Amino acid sequence: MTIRTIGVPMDLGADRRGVDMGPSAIRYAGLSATLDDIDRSTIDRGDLTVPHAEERDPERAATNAKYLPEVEGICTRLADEVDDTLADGALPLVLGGDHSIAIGTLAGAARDAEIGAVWFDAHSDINTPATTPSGNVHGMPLAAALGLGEFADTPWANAPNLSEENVALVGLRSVDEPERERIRDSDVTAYTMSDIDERGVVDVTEEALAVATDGVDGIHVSLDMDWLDPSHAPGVGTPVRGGVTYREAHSAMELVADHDDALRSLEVVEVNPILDSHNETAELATELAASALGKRVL
Ligand code: Z70
Ligand code: MN
Ligand code: MN
Ligand code: MN
Repeated sequence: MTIRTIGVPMDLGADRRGVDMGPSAIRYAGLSATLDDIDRSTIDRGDLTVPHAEERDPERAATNAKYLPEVEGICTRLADEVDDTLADGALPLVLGGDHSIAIGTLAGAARDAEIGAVWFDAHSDINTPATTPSGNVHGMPLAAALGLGEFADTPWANAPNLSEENVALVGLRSVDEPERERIRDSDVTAYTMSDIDERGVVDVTEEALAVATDGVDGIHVSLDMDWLDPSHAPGVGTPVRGGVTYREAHSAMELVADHDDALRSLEVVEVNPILDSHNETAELATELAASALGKRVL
């Protein structure tokens, strides 16, 4: 199946600047050659145009959902791109950018199909404007997609055919108290790093994939690079110690590839080249995308 790459140089959803350079760094790391290598024909759609924070009214940053109107504009365009890509029979590979772009990816992926989602992340990204400690929208995309809290009133942000029962979070180690309650009160399935330590990444990822694929047309896989331990992925906005290793991450992505009949869309976010060391996080993002899309040694 053809893979269509869509870059979203978005950094309005996060405090640390630099994730807007993520799509360039991932391409520079050799994404298209790597994908050609696995017999996946790729088309690069280029980047969506995203306003720079410097050009925006700082007042927009002084709210409990910073730059939400800008996020709406970008995510609405991204949702259309993702929907068009799927309608053309291709697989969208969305390159971030901060994780707020998942609002658009999920809205597009769920427009004409029932989907599930697997969320590989240190964070649970299920805050709302009422519960956020930071005002950063990259801490809210799951709540937005599921229409939780105030997001019940923002239809542009909702993924119409995604239900909580088909959402699995994997690798959590930084969850705010209101997020903890929201996860408990919802039908979302969440696996922490303790689960991975106790059961192993293969067992946990298999179960997460079973949750996401149950009774749906396909799944979206969202990979936040801060899912990995900062020793392997230093170039992220919010490093959190205690993440998965290089090998565990590849292993999980290979399990995703084993479900290629279900995989409809893939997203890699939060690569921050300013904080990276010799582009290694972007290279790893490229490798992990290739693993998820079927790259094997033999
Ligand atoms: C915190 C918040 C966050 C990164 C998501 C952190 C959110 N829960 N950070 N992804 N890198 O501000 O909502
Ligand atoms: Mn920028
Ligand atoms: Mn995230
Ligand atoms: Mn994260």
